Order: sequence, then C-alpha cells, then structure tokens
Amino acid sequence: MRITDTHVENYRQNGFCVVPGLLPDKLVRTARDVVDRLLQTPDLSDVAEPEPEDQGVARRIWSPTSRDAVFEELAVHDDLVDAVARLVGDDVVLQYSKLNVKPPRVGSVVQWHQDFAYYPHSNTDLVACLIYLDDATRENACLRVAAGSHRHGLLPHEKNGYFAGKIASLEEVGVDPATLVECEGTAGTVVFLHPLVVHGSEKNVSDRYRRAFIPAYRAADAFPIYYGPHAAHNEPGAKLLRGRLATTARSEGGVWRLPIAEAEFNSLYEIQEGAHLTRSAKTRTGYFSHEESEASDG
Ligand SMILES: O=C(O)CCC(=O)C(=O)O
Repeated sequence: MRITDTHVENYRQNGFCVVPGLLPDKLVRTARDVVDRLLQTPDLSDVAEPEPEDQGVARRIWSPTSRDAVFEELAVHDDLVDAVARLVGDDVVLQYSKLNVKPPRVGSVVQWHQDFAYYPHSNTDLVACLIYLDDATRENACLRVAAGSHRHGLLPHEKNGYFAGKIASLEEVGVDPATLVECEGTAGTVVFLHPLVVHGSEKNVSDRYRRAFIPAYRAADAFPIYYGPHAAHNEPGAKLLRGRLATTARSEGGVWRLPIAEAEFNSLYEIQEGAHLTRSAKTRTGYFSHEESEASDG
C-alpha cells in the first residue's frame, strides 16, 4: 500500500498515521535476519544497549543504517520517502536511525514522551517512521499514541528542573488518556510520528519479539537548535534524499525548552529510568552550565 490522502489527513489531525504493507515483505524479512545476525556478536555492547534485566539481550541497536545495507535500503525506499515527502515537504533529509528490539519477556517500557523534547529544531517538519519488523499487537507491546497530542505544543519533560526524557503523567500535562490508540500492525507496517505527538510503549511480557527499525527524517530547512551530547550525534550523518539542501532555516518561532539533563545520558531508556544519575563515573561534558557552577563551587 502507498500513503493516501486519508493517511496524510490523519497525520495532520492526529499527529500520526499507520500505513500497513508499505515496505516489501522480502526486505523486512531480510532485516529481521540481519538483526538476528548482528545480535549474535560475542560482545553485545559493540552494537547494542543491553536490557538491564538481562545483559545478554539487546534493547536497542545503535545506528542500524551504518551496520548493514538492508537498513539503508529500507530508509531510502522510494515508497517510504514518497510518504515522508507528503508529510514534511519535497526537500527530505534522512537524519539518523535506531532499532528497538523489545525482546520477549524483558523488552523495556518506553515512557510517554515527544521526540521534539529530545532534539528541538527550528520547525516541526520532522517525522520518525517506526517500521515494524515483526507483527505488533498489544500482547508484544505495540506503539501507543495519544491522538491529537501534537497540538498541545512542547510539553514538560523535566524532573527537579532537569530534562528527564518523559512526561510525568498524561493527566498532569492535559492529555486525555481516552485519546490513546494502540498502533497494531503486521510486519512491514509503518507508523509515521509527528515530533510533538505523545507516544510510548509497554514492557513486552509476551514470548514474541517486537522489533522496530526507526529512521528519522527532517525537512531540509528544519535545523537542530540544540547540540547537547545526546543530540549532536544525529546530525553529522544527515543526508539529503530528495530535493535541495536549504540555504535558509525556517523558524516556527516561540520558546522551546532545551533538554538540559543533570548528567550525560546514552539513550532514551537510560534517562527515563534515571540510570544516568547512578552511574559511578558521571561524564563531565563541559557543555552544561550547571557543570561550570559545580566546578566553581569546588
Ligand atoms: O519502540 C517503541 O515502542 C517506541 C520508540 C520510541 O518512541 C523511541 O525510541 O523514541
């Protein structure tokens, strides 16, 4: 199936749309096989972040497009990029990618968040494409989205004044839990996510994987306005897929909170769990203003 006007309208109204069967089965099957092969490495930490409950099992593969050609093939697939262009405009940049593994029984929770909170840009013409590599149902923790929440603007993701990577509770920020939609889909289904739509997923307590490859795109004139350590790695690999590079940055204006965390963190999971605060050696990045005041406080 290709993206239709109805999907585009859903995206504008609800902040997301679900397109089944967008990508060829064969490519999706190959991607699954490649994930299996990548995770057979003797040292998992070379390629992936482990699940805290079971260090022998991965929860996220870093930058899959740089690890195997099949992910690049998926990320630049014409039908996918056509769809992205309908959502963000004709000048399309592939910005970065990740792969969430959600292994059986231990697959970590992803708490409620908006992607834009992690990497604010000059405008909101960004889209993350969550491509299911396995059939995803409630049982194996499909993605959950709060329909229409992208119209609430950027919501607070702080705890004790620092970026915590998650929204404390839907009710607290005025998002009605009745708007939640379970995005079930067969392997090859793509969920297109507006950067301000609130989303998350439960722990996978089933005995089936729920793997998702997530390439993220931006309009060529949507530039990052925050280059903290966890966001800076997104941009250097960015490449134009369609149209022209921008010579201007388009701004939606307004004031956006920056994701200034209390300590450096390596992933959404880590900051949402607060694990970045309990590491024995905290990384001093030299970037955050609070690090300077700590240093001068002695
Ligand atoms: O894999 C999921 O269920 C959610 C992914 C997500 O929201 C993220 O990694 O930012």
